Amino acid sequence: MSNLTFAMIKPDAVGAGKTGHIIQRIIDNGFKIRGLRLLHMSRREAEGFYAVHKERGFFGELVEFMTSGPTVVLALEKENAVKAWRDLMGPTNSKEAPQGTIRGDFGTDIGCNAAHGSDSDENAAIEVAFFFSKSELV
Ligand code: FUP
Repeated sequence: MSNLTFAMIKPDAVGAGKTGHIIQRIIDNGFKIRGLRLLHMSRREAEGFYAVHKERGFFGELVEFMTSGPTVVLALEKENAVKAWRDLMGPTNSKEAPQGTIRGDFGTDIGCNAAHGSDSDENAAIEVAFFFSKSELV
């Protein structure tokens, strides 16, 4: 079990002015922020980041959405970080996510769902390295 996960505040939530609220929840829930950056993803970056979904019907929409505005990327540390962050985000579909979860409170549906989190320790390492160089992690 690793202590690091990768998190993203997606363009819907950044555009709605929720970045600060979400970062406060991250801190209040005991995560330590090891990396933090605001960026506007290029099409190539979005296609690379979500390459595992490239054969899925929603891939085009997903890339459109992820490149529609700025996102905030974070490297988060906590014991059992992958599960802890996914629990705090809630389920993928914001329509099914309970109140009190980030996707429930700040997202709209299965596409515009406010946040991303790695689904395994292996992917967390890959995703952190996708957006952060070693020198950008404290
Ligand atoms: P998650 O691990 O919860 O982010 O969910 P997935 O890896 O299954 O999906 C990644 C992203 O693809 C979701 F955040 C939103 C998008 N998606 C859709 O737009 N439609 C779908 O039916 C499934 C996923």
